[in-house]
Amino acid sequence: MTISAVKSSSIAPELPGRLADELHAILGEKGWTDDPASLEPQLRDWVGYSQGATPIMVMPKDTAEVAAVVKACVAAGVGIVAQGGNTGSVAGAIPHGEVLLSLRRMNRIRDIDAADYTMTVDAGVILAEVQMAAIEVDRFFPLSIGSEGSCTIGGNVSTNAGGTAVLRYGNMRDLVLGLEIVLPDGRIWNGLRRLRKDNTGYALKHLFMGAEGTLGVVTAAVLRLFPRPVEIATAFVAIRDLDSSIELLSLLRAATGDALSSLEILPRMGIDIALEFDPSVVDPLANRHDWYAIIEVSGTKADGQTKAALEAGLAEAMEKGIVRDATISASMAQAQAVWRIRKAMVINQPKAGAEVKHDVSVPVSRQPEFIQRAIDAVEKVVPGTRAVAYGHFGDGNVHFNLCAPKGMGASAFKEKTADLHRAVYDIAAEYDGSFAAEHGVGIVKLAEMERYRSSVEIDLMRRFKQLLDPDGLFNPGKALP
Ligand code: 2HG
Ligand code: ZN
Repeated sequence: MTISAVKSSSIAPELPGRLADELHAILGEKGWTDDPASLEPQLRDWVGYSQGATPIMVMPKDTAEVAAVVKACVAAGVGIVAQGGNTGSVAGAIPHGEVLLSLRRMNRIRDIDAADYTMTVDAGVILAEVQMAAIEVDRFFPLSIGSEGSCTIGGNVSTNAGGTAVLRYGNMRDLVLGLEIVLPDGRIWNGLRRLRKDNTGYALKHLFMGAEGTLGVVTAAVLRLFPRPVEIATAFVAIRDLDSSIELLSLLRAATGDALSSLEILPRMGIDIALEFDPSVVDPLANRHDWYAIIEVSGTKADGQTKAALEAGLAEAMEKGIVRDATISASMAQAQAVWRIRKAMVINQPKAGAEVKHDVSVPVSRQPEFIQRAIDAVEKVVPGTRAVAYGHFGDGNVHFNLCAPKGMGASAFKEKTADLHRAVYDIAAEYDGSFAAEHGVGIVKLAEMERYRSSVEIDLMRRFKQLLDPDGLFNPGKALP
């Protein structure tokens, strides 16, 4: 985030003309609020990047109401920002004077078809509810992210959410078969097809996924389900060094019949943060090591083979010296304790010192090299900067998060944000990497869009935006510079 990207607009503007009356009539009593106390939590980004403002939050109950709201706002020339669980990391769903369109009342599971391996849901359904609904019909929805208890499917679609199981199942783009969209002209596009094969021209759904609400409002989605894993083996291992993580990835993919669903890397400093700030966290291994991995393998048969394959893979890795020490969880509780370490590291990092975040991706095999070069580069910008580099190594996605040097004040460190970003993203660019692997652009990374995406790409994106939203009223000032 560059300092200039932080928006602050706490004075709520007024709705023009009769728009307030029109919205009240469309939505009824339960469908809107302008109570400052109810609005306040929706106007703050949890990372702290943005304090927004809105004259009204509308909460339509169905797609027809969303379309009516859109038509009224567009006719009045008023912008719209759609919001789900407000769990984003780049201030992408915070309004700055626009109408805030909350999808949270649209929380119906419309249909589950176990034979088709599909589920059709409203955009406001919470991810954890989708996961549970799938389990109830002996199926599995694999998207798994830290905020799954409060983020919504519409937000997952609009940000193309990733998380810890992308290695096996892909990003949200890979998990969506069809979409329903309210377009900026108020028309409803019903693309809720549940087909695995459909080569009928342009794949329109992909335009709206990852568009961060700039091209229309996602109101429903058809999700892909999978066979339910019944045997899940989780391991916490100390690896020899960062290079060995890449060898470990190949070795385990082969040893488990490609049943690896997660390979997450954590640095020692991350473990120390988790231990210091969360008393429920326990270090699973006796000795200290520089780098660790959390590994998860899953299978659809409860015959012990999944665990056996992981054990055999880890034994081979130890023999080769790739893995120094390892523990395989003996119970679900132990597996949860392992994942708690990772969660506690992420949540508590700001307590260890002012934080500057990077959500980078590079080709999988280049991650160790990227991390080493990025550590050297940030050391030159702010000597003593502590890197907490971790992430979804199976996907090439590094969260290269930085902590202020011990003794350095938060504002002095934050002043260097732009220089730190430049140092890290320039290196990622050398690997043809991305400055926004899974968290999106929002308002936080607009400068990086300009710098790292080609003029051809930006031009094409602007043309799509102009075509669909000619008045620029959908999530203005986000995602696209
Ligand atoms: C994760 O992998 C999330 O836990 C959050 O993407 C990462 O806050 C972060 O930097
Ligand atoms: Zn992540």
